[in-house]
Amino acid sequence: MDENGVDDAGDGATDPLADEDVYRVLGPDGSPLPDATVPDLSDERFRAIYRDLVVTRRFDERAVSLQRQGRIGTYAPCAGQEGSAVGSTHALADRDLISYQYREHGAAVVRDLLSEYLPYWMGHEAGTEAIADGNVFPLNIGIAAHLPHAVGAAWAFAHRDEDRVVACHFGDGATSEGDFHEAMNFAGVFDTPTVFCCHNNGWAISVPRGRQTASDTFAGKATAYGFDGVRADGMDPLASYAVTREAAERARRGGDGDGGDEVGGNGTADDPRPVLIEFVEYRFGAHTTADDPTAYRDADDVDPWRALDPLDRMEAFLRETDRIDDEGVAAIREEADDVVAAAIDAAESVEADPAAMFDHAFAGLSPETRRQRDDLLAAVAERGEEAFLREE
Ligand SMILES: Cc1ncc(C[n+]2csc(CCOP(=O)(O)OP(=O)(O)O)c2C)c(N)n1
Ligand SMILES: [Mg+2]
Repeated sequence: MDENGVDDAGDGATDPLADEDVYRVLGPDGSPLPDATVPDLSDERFRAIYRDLVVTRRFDERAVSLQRQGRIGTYAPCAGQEGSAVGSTHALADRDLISYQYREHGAAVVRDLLSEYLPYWMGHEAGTEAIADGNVFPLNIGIAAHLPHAVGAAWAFAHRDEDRVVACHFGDGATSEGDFHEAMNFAGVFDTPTVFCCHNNGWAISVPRGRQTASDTFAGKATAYGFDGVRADGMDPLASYAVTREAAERARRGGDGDGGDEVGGNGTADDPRPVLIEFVEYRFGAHTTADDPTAYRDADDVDPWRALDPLDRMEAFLRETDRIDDEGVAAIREEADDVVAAAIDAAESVEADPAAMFDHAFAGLSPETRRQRDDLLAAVAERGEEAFLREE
């Protein structure tokens, strides 16, 4: 507590397993918990989830390294948080739309969009354009600003009678923005098929969870908007899968012939209903490559969460249930190296077009921005592109 009576602790100061209302399938060592229901998936699907976790981790390591070499811009590492992004995306249909903040890289991995996605982090707008074809909205840096858009897209699906839901990802910090509350309220009133995925990693840069909200849980905020909120272990890929699967079914119920497909039926048993999932998790690394977490949290805080590493738990589960052996693990790691290396090669071969920065901000350029673009292009033509490149 500080002098104002505010709980100043991040969740990192607490025992990650203390909360009993957090849904888990796997224990810390990867064994299914005694009362847990393991999702009924094929062996291939279990292995695909593990493969996508490994690819996401490898992508993360390489992206941080590329940033250190000056080959990409600022990057938001996701190590520790792969379980929720990968598990939840496996629970969706390919036609379902994903709208995310900036840290849920696992969603792009599951949708097989890494080569298209990485150019964004290198400053190419083409990267965000390409992932739209895989039903992924461009990532969003303006905190919570994508939530009303995600709800609008879900509402449009309902009106068009399209059997699609929107999974909308954001952080614990995003829940303090007005956009979060407006989006949640609208979704509750109009029954939009939206799965709100709140990634509670205990921190919004250096602001701990205790300073973000006085609510007991983030999931509990759904009560105010008239729909369900559920807490799940975001470092347990199978729990993340199971809760998202159930939430997506709830969100799409009106469109699947069960009746109740009236838009805005608002809460009768057969109507589609939004759901808020709070994924309880932790980021092992820095907020972004521009951040130094030792300035606001103890290195020791991370240790209890590292013990819940989603990759280790998933691998242990697969080994214990004879779904993978040493050879299988080695093959997946090798594949991950190759997939990520190929994505980097593809991204680095994208040609930069200086005029592209003017392309997507307006439907048509204003006279002033047209003048700026023309001036830039004239200067490039006169002095050559080399004159505009930073000296390495
Ligand atoms: C509207 C707005 N305000 C402030 C910022 C600066 N900012 C960037 S990330 C961030 C923290 C967000 O925390 P959270 O939603 O918990 O996501 P996390 O980074 O933990 O994944 C802030 C405040 C921003 N990008 N947008
Ligand atoms: Mg956060």
